[in-house]
Amino acid sequence: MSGKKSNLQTEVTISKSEFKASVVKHLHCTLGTDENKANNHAWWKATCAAMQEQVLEGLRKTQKTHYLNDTRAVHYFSAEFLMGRLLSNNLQNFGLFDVANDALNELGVSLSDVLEEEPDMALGNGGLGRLAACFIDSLATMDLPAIGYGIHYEHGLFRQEIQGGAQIERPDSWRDYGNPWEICRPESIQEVSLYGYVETKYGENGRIQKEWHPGHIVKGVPWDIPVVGYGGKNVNVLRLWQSKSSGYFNWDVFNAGGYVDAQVENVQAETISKVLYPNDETEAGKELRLIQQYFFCACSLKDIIRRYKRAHGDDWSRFTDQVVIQLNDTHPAIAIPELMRILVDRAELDWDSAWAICTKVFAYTNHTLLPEALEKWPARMIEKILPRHLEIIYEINHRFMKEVDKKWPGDNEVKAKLSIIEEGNEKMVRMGNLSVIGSFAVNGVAEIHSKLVKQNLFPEFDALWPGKLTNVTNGITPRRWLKACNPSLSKLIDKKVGADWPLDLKQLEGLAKYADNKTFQKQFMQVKQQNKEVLAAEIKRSLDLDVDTNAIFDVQIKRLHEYKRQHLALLHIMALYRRLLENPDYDMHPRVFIFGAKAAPGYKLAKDIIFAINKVAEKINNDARVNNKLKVAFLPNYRVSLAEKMIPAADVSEQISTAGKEASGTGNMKLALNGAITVGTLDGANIEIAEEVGDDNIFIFGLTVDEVNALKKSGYKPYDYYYKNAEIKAVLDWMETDYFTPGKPGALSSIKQSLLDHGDQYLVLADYEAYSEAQKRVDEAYRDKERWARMAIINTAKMGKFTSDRSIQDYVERVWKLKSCPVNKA
Ligand code: TH1
Repeated sequence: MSGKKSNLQTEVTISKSEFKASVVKHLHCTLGTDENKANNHAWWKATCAAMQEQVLEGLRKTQKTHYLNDTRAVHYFSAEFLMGRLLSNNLQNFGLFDVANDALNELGVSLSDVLEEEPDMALGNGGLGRLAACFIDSLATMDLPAIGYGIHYEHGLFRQEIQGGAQIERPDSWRDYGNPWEICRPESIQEVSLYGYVETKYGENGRIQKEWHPGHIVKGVPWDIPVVGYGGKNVNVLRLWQSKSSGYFNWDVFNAGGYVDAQVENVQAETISKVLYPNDETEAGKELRLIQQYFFCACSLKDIIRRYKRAHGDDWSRFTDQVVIQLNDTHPAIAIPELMRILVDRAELDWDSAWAICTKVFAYTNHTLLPEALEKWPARMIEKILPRHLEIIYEINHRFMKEVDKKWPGDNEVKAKLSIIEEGNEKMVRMGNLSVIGSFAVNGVAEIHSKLVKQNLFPEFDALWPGKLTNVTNGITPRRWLKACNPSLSKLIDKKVGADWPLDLKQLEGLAKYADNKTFQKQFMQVKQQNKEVLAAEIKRSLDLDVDTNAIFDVQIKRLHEYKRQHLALLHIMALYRRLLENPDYDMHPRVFIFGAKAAPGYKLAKDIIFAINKVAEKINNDARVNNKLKVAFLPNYRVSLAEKMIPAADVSEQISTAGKEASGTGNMKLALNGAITVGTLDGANIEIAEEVGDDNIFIFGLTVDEVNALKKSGYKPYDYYYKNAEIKAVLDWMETDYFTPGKPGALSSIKQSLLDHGDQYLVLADYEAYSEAQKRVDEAYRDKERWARMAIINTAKMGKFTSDRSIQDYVERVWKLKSCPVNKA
């Protein structure tokens, strides 16, 4: 069979010898070393530098094209961008992977070793940050004028170590030895004001004018990370702001007293961009976090306006034609009052004109319904840090309340619900309400989630502005999540459907007709087997644990959270262990349960669950009575680059959140794309995955959203399940012994307590039996090799919908109204 060539035309054609020469040149001239002295780290940097030459040329052409065409652009505001590693991605997207591989080979260096030198750029927590990274990949690939704006954290998400089974957090220092991709742009430094007070002045013709006298000014230094589109023609930018001291401190304000309290001095300019808050789906409520949010929004808005003014001067009339800003959750919502401030106080537009501009510029994506993740800031805190913004927020709210009163005259209950301000002991500013009110479009991230956003979170907003709330189902970039991370499967796919699927993922459908083809099944499963061997080697290296690659590789990778229910998987693992101990002939196909998860450092129960998984793993893995059938591997420091190794090797994908809690999930898409079969609840994008692959090719179990609600309403009693189901009782009681924690009985009992005494909020026990039964179906299906191969192939074949290119196309058509702008030759 001959491999079909891709239609992909790459801009860059550089030969192996040219690439080699470039790497050597950089080894000599950029790194000041030579071939004999260089270690892998130096080779990595030299290879990046060789690549960066191509990247920067693409960037220059792209920026020139956008400038000359004066294009409308989307500005993606996100507090998180989880980029991972860039070298292999950039090589892939330029079509230079094989060239680089051969060039380095001739230099006696292994590209795969060199790639391992790159620290992950982990400027995000999980799904939300990685989604932003996939989206900017798609935007660049689709020739769309776009820029990502975020924070240049000095320390990204912590590095996780496991000591004695427990998570220990270590600082992440991704740029300690220099980052070869980022470019500092001192010419675009911005200044941002904080603290101080507002002066009310009466201008000419009696117009009230407000002047903010800031107490502090910090500098924002932009660092640009080039984002290479597939094909290498279009290169966009991710612009990240680093805070620096401006040397400005307003002594007048300070001496006037009262405005600047002692804490202000504590917020040193440079701490603003020092560290990423490690909380996924929890609102931090901390002053520094609000300052971070404001800092990057204010810098980014100034940057956008500077660029606009260069082309249009002081004429604001075309601003909304040129600029659309997507708010990635409410983290950048403070940009709304900031733009109002600029327009009203600075540009001196009247309120209505300013508001008309604002509400044509912003669009907002909601990523969660979890109450603990919905951001609220104490009004007093905003007043202290951003006194003028609080006034503006009150004014926005005041005018909005009038609108509400027109629709629901005299209805104070609706008003209280829709108000940006939550009254109570402490007045709070609800950033979700502000975002909906200040945006022209609001979207959820999967069908069911968007439906729940309309029904449960913002029903009155939906009634007030029909059509404003919509859905854009998430997606993932197939360049990183199949082509780059699973080259063997990619090559096999190329042979069947051609090599254009990375740009048009629906073409994977073409694999479906081979789902029953014995030869193809063998080839497909052979690739899986090889990938499992690679992961087995990684497990050996990392945990010194031997695993059998004939076993089912059952993978659960995601942040640790009770709603994601890693402890449901744990209870089932303990139950299997118990069944095997009670009956050594218990009939099951060997299985390796593989976990990757970080817990927020302050989330006690999440850390307890990590500890419990590790303790149970230790016992099982060392128990010769069962460990030919059962193993558990918790791989430390889960991150993008580790995901790239785990996903291609997975047979089973665990997506077992309580229905209604996981907005979308994106790991579910990555795993299915690589031929893993989902064990999942009817939650988030699992539902849409099930629709695509069909009921025979997924293991759905458990309560639906409606059933969850009904059960909670009727009064859920977890003890009923404990007493009714002997296995649940045995396993939970086991946790209180010292069986898994010798000499320390009760070391795992907080989990039992949360499930029984604290009410099992996420219905783990209610779903246990259905889960255990679904796992029996998995076991049975896997033993039928042909059936399993067919299922796996169908999963890959039917993932076309979940390319982030489709998500971006949805945003383009329904929200952004953007046109692509291919980069001119020359
Ligand atoms: C995640 C959602 O939990 C997940 O279901 C979804 O696929 C992903 O976003 C992308 O849409 C979220 N991550 C965060 C992180 C923070 C706050 C809210 C959310 S929702 C800090």
